[in-house]
Amino acid sequence: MTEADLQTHRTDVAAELRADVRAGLTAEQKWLPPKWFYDAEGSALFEKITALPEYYPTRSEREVLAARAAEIAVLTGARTLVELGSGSSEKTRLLLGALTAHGTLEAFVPMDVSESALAEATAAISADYPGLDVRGVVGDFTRHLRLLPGSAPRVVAFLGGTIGNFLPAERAAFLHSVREVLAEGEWLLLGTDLVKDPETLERAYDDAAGVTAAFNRNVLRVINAQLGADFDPDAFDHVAHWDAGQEWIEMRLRAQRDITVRIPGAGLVVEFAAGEHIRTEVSAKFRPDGIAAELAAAGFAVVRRWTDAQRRFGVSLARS
Ligand code: AVJ
Repeated sequence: MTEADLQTHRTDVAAELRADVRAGLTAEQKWLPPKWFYDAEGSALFEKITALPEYYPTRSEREVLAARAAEIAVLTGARTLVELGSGSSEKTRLLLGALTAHGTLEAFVPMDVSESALAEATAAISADYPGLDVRGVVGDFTRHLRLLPGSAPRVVAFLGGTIGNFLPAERAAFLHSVREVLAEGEWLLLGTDLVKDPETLERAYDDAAGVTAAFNRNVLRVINAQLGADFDPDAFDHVAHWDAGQEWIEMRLRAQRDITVRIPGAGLVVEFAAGEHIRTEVSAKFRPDGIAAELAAAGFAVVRRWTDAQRRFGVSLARS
């Protein structure tokens, strides 16, 4: 797999980041979109998070996929597996293995904003599945969905609970847009983290080793590198807050003192008062009936839903 095999929809990374930084850091409540965590360093930190003792979602979802991959292959008979936000595509191998064994799979289309993570994953999967047509797409799946290749029936896998990183209105729009690119009878395989006790949730987003804190601060390093900003990441505390009303974990970066940051690439000077925070991510947690209702509202029928033995994480298979 060479770089040329990656289809890229990212036109101007710096321009997109500039627009997001301008919108987010001039708002009354400062915020940044979570997709900017994932440069090479951020993607590597996220991979480390998935192995942390406190971060259960990856293991719980893997347990479900390991138990159900063969059933998913039989139910869907997929010829194409599309994976949105694929990252390292590690859990996807469970699906690829089952779909290959079932004999229907022709193509794998991983899509991710991180070119480095995607290049690694496509190379490794091409090597391990010699007959498979692997077509990586570098892009933002909230904007480039129309362009997904592959013959029907396709399964669009959106795993890891990444759907929780959307705000509710974005989530509804996203599910509708997935439904729109699929023909009737094609599939969505959706991984959703589930509501549980706040201690377990907050620990998962504030680990003892400080990996999640480094991941959170990495967004400031990305802005420094791309827009010539002078953020001191160490002047911001990592905060993971469970919002019981919204049922989401909110990650924040909280200024330890009054701070002035220059961001020349965005034409901004941003002032932080001591204790003021940037919201860097929401990670919504779901209830099984809520997921089914949201999928139904977008035009999907839930055909199966599974959880791990501890009921921490849900996987839904929905038909368009
Ligand atoms: C991208 C959805 C898998 O929200 O749990 C991990 C990202 N943020 N730790 C999540 C994340 C902090 C993650 N997902």
